[in-house]
Amino acid sequence: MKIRVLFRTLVMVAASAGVQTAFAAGDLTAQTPIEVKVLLGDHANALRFSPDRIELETGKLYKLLLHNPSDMAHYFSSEGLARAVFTRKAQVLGPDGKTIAEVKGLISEIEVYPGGTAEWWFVPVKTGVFSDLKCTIKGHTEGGMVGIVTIK
Ligand SMILES: [Cu+2]
Repeated sequence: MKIRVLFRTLVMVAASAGVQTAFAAGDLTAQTPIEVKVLLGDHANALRFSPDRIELETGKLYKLLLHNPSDMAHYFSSEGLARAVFTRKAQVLGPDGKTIAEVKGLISEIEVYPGGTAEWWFVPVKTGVFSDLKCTIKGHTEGGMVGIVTIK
C-alpha cells in the first residue's frame, strides 16, 4: 500500500513539472516582439504605405508599429491579416512615445490620426498572401494606398 501511494505521488510530481515546462515553451505571445514599422502616408501627403509589402512568419510575435507622419488620418486595414493572426493587444502611444492606452481583443483595422502612433501586437497563425491591405478612407484606396501582406 505504501509503495502505491509513493508511486502515485511521484507520478503527480512528474506530471506537474511537465505541465509547467509545456506552458513556458508554448506561450508564443511571451516572446520578445519583432518590430515592423509601417508609415501611413508621408510628409508630402502621398497616399501610400511605406513599406507596402510586409512579410511575416507564423509563430513569431510581432509588434507592428504604425506611424502617420502626414496631415490626414489613415487606416491600416487588412481583413486577410486580421483573420490570420492571434492579437495579443494594440497600444496607443502618446507624443513622448509612451503607451497611453492598451486595447485587448480582436482587431480588424486601426485608424491613426496625423502625427499619431499605434502598435498592433500579434502572432501570425496562418500562412497566405493577403493583397487586401488598404486605407478605407474615401479615395485613398483608389489613390494607391494599398499593399500586400505575406505570411510564410
Ligand atoms: Cu488613407
